[in-house]
Amino acid sequence: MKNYYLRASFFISAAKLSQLPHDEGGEVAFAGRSNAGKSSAINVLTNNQSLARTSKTPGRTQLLNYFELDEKRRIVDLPGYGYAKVPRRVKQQWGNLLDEYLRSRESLRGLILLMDCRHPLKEFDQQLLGWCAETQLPVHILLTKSDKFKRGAAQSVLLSVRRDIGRLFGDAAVNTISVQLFSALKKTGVDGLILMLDKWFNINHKEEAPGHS
Ligand SMILES: Nc1nc2c(ncn2[C@@H]2O[C@H](COP(=O)(O)OP(=O)(O)OP(=O)(O)O)[C@@H](O)[C@H]2O)c(=O)[nH]1
Ligand SMILES: [Mg+2]
Repeated sequence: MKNYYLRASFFISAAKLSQLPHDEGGEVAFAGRSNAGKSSAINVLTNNQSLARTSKTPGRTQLLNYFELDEKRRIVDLPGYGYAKVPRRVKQQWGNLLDEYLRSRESLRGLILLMDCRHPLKEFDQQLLGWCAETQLPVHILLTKSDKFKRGAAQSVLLSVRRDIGRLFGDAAVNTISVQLFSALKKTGVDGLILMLDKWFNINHKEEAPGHS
């Protein structure tokens, strides 16, 4: 499958909204609890193990890390939320930053929401999904670390998460929230991720044919 994201390069790290790149073109944000596997997923997507920093220490990514695809498209690794050992004051700052980012970012095309498939739909995940359903911001969920389960068990987590989303968010969610399994370790689920990103970024591979670039 053609992967437009191999070209991603590090662009900028922002600690506050005023440091973000110009709010034009399109961007897709990777969100999720700390340690869910956001940075790992970006590295697998871009086939670059040193692009986004991964860590065994949760809460490592405290900045909005931007990766540029071309002059009008970006992906962003958002700070993870929900890590217990972070002081309350710092947590609040992250929450506010995330909140403001989501509310104000005009160029945001959709959210890739990562959840460890062993701990899906935690409280803040649900809040975020509820907000996205209300505002009709498209969300594609990656149930990460699916290698931790046997195939059948992973499949049943997938089905139960889909069911829970229907139950929690109803009709508002049917067209805007999708879910799939993903493993950065086994590199499975990458095609599904690429398909969704291509759709949101409006990437048409035919345009890239030789002589048309
Ligand atoms: N088994 C397994 N481990 C994974 C997978 N993806 C990530 N991990 C591990 O989970 C830990 C956290 O991964 P990160 O990608 O750093 O998580 P993150 O969501 O970016 O975390 P923060 O930056 O703290 O928000 C690391 O030890 C990864 O090696 C996966 O698909 N399978
Ligand atoms: Mg990270």
